[in-house]
Amino acid sequence: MSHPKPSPLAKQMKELGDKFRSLDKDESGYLSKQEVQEGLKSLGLPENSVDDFFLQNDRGKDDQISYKEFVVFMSKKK
Ligand SMILES: [Ca+2]
Repeated sequence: MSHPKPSPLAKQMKELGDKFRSLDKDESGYLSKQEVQEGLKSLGLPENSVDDFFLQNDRGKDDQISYKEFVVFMSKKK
């Protein structure tokens, strides 16, 4: 089976990866509160929701958002 275009899921995953990398300014592989704050702004969400964001999405409670946590957040969004 050949797909001339990437599947919608593959495309979505690539966009998520691109988005994550664009937010991860220092390329640490994690999003700090400051990086998330910038990201919320670019998503059109209120910047003051950054604390809520960490409460809901920082599952490791390490004050960093991993790519996995980011993907979970984006897939819940919509
Ligand atoms: Ca980072």
